[in-house]
Amino acid sequence: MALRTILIHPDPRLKRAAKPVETVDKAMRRLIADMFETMYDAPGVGLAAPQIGVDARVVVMDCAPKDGPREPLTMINPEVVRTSEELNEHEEGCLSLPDVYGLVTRPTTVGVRFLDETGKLVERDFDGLWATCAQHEIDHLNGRLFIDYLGAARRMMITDRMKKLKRERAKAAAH
Ligand code: GNR
Ligand code: NI
Repeated sequence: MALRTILIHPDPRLKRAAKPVETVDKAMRRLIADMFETMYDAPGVGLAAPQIGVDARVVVMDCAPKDGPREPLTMINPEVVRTSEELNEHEEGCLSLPDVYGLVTRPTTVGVRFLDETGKLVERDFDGLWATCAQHEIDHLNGRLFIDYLGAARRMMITDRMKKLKRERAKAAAH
C-alpha cells in the first residue's frame, strides 16, 4: 500500500470526466487500497480517483462516526438512479481545496448503482452525510468541484487562494 499525493485545485485533471472502469482486477484493488490509505491519512470522509491523478471512475468513502468502527465503501462506475425531491443544505469541504468550506444544496437522499470492489453490481440508498458525500464524489468523476455551486466571485477568490497555496508549497518543497 502507498500514500498518494492529493491534487490541489486548480488542476486540469480535476476538471475532466473520468474513464469508466472495464475490469475489477488486482491492479484495481491495489488502487482502492491506496485510496483508502490516502483518505484515512488526510483525513477525509471520501476520495475520488481523479483527486490522485488517476483517470478512472472509482470512489472510496467512509462517513461513519469517528468514535465507532470504520465503514469503508468502494463505488466503481457509480450512477445516481434516484434523487429525493427534498433538498438539504450541508457545509462541504474538499481535500483538493484545503481549508475551504461552503454551503451546498443537494437532494437529501440518493439511490446509487455501482460495482463494489469484487465487481458485484450493487444498488444502495444514502442519506445524511453519506448522501452529501456520495454526490460530492460522483461530481469529482464528472470534473465538478463543490465550489462550482458557489457564486463566480467567491469561486475566483478561492481559486486565487489555492494558486497561492500551491506556489508556497512548491517553494517549500524546493528547499
Ligand atoms: O473529507 C471530506 N469531507 C466532506 C464534508 C462535507 C461534504 C463532502 C466532503 S468530501 C471531503 C473529502 C473529499 O474531498 N472528497 O472528494
Ligand atoms: Ni472532494
